[in-house]
Amino acid sequence: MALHQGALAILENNVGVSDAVLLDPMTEEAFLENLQTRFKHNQIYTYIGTVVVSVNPYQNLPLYTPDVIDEYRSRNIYELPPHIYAISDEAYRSMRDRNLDQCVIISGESGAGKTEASKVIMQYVAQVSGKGREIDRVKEQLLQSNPVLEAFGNAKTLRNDNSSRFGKYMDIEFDFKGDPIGGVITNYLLEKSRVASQTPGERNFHIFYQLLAGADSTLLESLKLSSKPDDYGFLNKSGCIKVDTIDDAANFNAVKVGMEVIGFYRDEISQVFQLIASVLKLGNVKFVHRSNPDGTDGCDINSGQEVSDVAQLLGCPAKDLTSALTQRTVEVKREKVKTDFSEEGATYARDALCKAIYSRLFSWLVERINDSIKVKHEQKTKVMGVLDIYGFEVFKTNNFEQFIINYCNEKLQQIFIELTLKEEQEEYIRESIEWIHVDYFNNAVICDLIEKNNVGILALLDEQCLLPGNVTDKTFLEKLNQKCKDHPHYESRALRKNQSDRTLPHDAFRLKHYAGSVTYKVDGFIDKNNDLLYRDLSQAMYACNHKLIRKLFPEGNPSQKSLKRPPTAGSQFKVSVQALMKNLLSKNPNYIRCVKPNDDKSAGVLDLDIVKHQVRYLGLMENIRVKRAGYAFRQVYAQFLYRYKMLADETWPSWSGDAVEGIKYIIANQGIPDDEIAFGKSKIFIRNPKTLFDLEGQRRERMHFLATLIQKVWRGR
Ligand code: AD9
Ligand code: MG
Repeated sequence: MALHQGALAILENNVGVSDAVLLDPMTEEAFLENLQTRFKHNQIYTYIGTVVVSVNPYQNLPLYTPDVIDEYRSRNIYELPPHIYAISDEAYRSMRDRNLDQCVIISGESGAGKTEASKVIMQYVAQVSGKGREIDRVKEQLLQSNPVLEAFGNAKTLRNDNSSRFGKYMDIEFDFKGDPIGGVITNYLLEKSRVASQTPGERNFHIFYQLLAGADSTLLESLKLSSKPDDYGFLNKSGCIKVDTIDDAANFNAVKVGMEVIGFYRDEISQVFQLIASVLKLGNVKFVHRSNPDGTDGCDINSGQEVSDVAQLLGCPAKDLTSALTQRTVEVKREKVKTDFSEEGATYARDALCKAIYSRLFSWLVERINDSIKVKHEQKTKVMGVLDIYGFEVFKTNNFEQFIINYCNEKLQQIFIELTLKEEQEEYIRESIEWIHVDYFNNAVICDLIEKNNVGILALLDEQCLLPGNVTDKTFLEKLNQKCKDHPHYESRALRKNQSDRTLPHDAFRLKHYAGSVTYKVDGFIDKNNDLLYRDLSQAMYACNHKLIRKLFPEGNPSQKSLKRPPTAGSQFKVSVQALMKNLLSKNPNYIRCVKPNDDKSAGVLDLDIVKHQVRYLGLMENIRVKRAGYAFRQVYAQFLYRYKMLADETWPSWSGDAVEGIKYIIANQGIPDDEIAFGKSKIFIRNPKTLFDLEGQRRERMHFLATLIQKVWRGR
């Protein structure tokens, strides 16, 4: 097949050193310079062994065409310039041929290119795996889940125009031939506070703008919406509606097509948009203060039209909705009485309801997609997982959401450290291979500070949330100060050492994360962690004559007696992250380390200081040092001998002696130099991948020779 000109140029244009392990001199400066040289020539990928370092080009490069995929297909990783396709191919083949479940862990800060990388992997797998009606349907559904989930789960932030506001782990499942037959998506805590308010310059979730820009007038009318985002309180306060890089109307169509391909019923799609419209309308409901005759505060709704529109969309009497928005039921001496909300109380309840509707709708979408893409028949599958979470982020003001996001990133860094720096070095020691330790910063200490049972920040937050009485964000901060004051990664203004630090406000604490210091305002921590919704609201939702909303608020069923407190948002997140880590550790990991080249989203600009900071905190130099001093490949003796014994000589189909002796015989026979190989207690170690590729090449030739020989013998019979 003739290669597209652009693709050809990329393949031929491999400048600099494509595997940083081979850099000479091996210094941070040389590494950065190499990244820069390659970046200038549109070589955005560089290896560290089999880890891919990817620098966001902020422009469309001709790197992702079907021709390029064909080039990378079934080639050894070092034959072509570094590419995500190459490690995708490695991972895919290793899963298919050696039955090893794989995962691809994509990390990097917000805007570094993780989500794009995850799509590149999926595109690769879709093209190289088998074809057929059923397989193509599955592939199409898996691919189409992206535009749908991005519409509902991504938003423009100050860091990234298409920032993931949820974490996503997707298992693609294959049959024994390596053809995709289904998948499972797991989502992690959506940043739902965005539904009701956004930082100046940021936007709400894409779907709101998409719907208004892309729906035809009939749909808008049926949803009782105007086409102007400015008409909606949840969209018009941040000063950002239109984004140059985003075509909301076109994306709306892509979402509709996506939902249809995935298999959403028409009726379900309408219901989803009814909920989106209801959230927008609820955001416009205003409350005015009313003084009750008994001296208490109450409020009335001054925009009756909005409430009656929502009531119609959701199928409930407007007066019931009004009542749930302005009053709540409390139990006094075993008797239920209604008390009025103040104006602020009602606004708070309204926002909580909108956030609950939206985030539950999002989780339902994921579930619904899973229902469509799940493997249909009971059978054994091989798995390739792709992890794309929200990247590490620091804003001027950071809240509970950033705390959660950054905690998740700490955990991913921990996996990387565990497997590429710690475990690898420990294996050399275990195997008694001569080894000079490479030092690195282990962020386990920060993970502990956040998640340790009973004493970590999450536990202290939960403790406050569960205390009866007057707990506030301030009492939570006091508790933190008392319990974490001696921790080297914790700072707060109240602590003696920081009292004069004006950059540290009184209502905040600061964590020294692996990727930098972040100051978190405690405002809202208790509330967001509690994540409670007044029962009147969930009951009002459950009482609606609307299939979907009823499904989203099962606890509103009055016959449901159990009023058990749901787990807090923080503890749920911790549990799900721990399960994720366990899952990742059970698979063969592949890494893509994404790097952001500048803070302005500019094409072709690589700011060395910004990149240096990331190279440092990602631990890339340490990664290179361990890789360079170490061995690229290792295998248990018996397995190695079994695979390569045919390379000894013609007379040796079996070996009854010691496996190591057999291997030594093969190595000598192949003329492999001594310093290429190390013999551990249970495994053989090979320094350069090329040596292994040569062995594989020899083995293939030998197999071919033997097969021809057998054929000849048969024919001669
Ligand atoms: V966040 O943590 O979700 O906020 P990501 O996911 O790391 O972040 P994303 O993949 O969304 O970043 O990339 C940000 C933007 O950079 C994209 O919208 C593209 O405009 C741009 N980008 C990233 N990778 C590539 C690429 N390989 N080619 C071209 C790219 N543009
Ligand atoms: Mg993303």
